[in-house]
Amino acid sequence: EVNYPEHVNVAEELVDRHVAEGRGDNVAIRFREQEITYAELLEKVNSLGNALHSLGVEPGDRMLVRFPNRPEAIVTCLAAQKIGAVPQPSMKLLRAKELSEIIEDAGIRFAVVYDDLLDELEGAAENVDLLEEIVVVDDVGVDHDHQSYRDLLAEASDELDAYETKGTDIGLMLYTSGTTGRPKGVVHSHQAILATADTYARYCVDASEDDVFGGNPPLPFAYGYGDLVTHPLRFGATTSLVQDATPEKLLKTIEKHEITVFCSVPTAYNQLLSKFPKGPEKYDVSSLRLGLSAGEPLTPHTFDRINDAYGIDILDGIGTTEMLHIFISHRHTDDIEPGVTGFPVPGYEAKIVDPETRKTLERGQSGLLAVRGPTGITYWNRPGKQREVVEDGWSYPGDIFVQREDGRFEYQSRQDDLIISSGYNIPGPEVEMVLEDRDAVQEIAVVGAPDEERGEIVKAYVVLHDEYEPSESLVQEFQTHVKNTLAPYKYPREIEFVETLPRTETGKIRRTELRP
Ligand code: 3SK
Repeated sequence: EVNYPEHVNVAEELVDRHVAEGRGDNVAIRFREQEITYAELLEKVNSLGNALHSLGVEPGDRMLVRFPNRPEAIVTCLAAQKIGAVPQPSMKLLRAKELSEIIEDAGIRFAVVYDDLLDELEGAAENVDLLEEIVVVDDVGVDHDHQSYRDLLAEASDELDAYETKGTDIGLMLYTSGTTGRPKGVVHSHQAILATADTYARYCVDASEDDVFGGNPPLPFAYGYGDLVTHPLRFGATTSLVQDATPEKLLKTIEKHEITVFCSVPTAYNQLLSKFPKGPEKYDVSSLRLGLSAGEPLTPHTFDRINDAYGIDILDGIGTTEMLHIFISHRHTDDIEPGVTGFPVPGYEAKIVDPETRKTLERGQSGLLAVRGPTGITYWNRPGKQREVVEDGWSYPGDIFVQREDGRFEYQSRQDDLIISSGYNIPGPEVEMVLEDRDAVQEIAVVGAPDEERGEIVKAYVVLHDEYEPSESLVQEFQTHVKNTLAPYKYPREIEFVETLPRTETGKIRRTELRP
């Protein structure tokens, strides 16, 4: 169990505490050639906090933060939290229409933005009348007449006492990346932000001051926010940021910044393997001790290939934006079973219930996952949805799992992705995993397609490797392979070959776009 005092401010815990306890010279952030120590980070956070306060940002104000993975994004979130305001990091690909919906829904009056992302925000500002002030980080040289981040920082005092937030006050707001429907706002308290470090990072990753966390998840993705902001800073460790990551840039950065814990998503691990199938080639990645993965289930095939070529284990985990971070995972010390998500993260409980009655099911039965722990689901302005997903202190993230006899939780599918065909429940990802290791398959997504006779049938969308052509014999090979590996009713009755799969900015497949 993790306990916090009544008053706790996440920025103070992540920055001031290290300086006060003699870790001011530790490197907090590495970005390209730049190193920012905790003492320097504290000055920047204080200066920006003072500047934002003088612009009129008040405790409780939600503030849009719009950046690629750069140090200013971290400084801005911490500065907002330190003065009691609520950063709302936004995904960089959001367009003006989506941004204006978020600004309106969250009631946002202030924004801090990287100049190359200003355009869509200005478009949004034309649609809604709420935005009072935009602060711009100049880098690529976009013309504008807003406040300059650098001028504000240079002019403000670098002394600032943290606002006395309660641990339960809101410290972060995120919008779900939305594989379905309109994005929904979720909020997390100061103590919940710390709790992901004090549970997952402490016990599963075994994070320490010596670690350098790095990788490519965007900071506005809860997974990236945790593993590239909260977790390294909680331990006085270092975060390594890469703007606009490519496989090559990531390998270069692992070597240059001596990354020890590499976090990524299955799509990016697969891209790394397709660009560097035999390993890191000329790059020295011997600093790595562990890989982390989330966003989508990591298949045993990808786990094994990374393990062979890069010599690291990958901890797969399931988390959600709503729960803030990972709540089921193996620990690095466990006997990791690839393809199985693992155990509840220490500090969390999990159970499987009947989706209709919500009665607890026996081990071995597939059902809806319920979790309880130091983070939970709190929607912003969605009381109806809130009642659906939280009951008696248990949160229902919407995933179908089986808890095995040995206590491990095995992912089946999203509740919405369960294919129901002739009365059989078929998890699409289970079929994906079976077909993923076929030589011809580069990427695959399996969904339910409407069918008059069966209600739904299993349909696979397949992206082939360049050297393969779509053919009837491949269709038959795939169908036979599934029939020989799983219960035969799970085989894909329809297979469509496509050039690419639709994905969200965080790499999740947009299955709703694929359902006919
Ligand atoms: O999608 C996930 O798996 C995830 C993991 C950690 C934190 C947040 C998310 C959405």
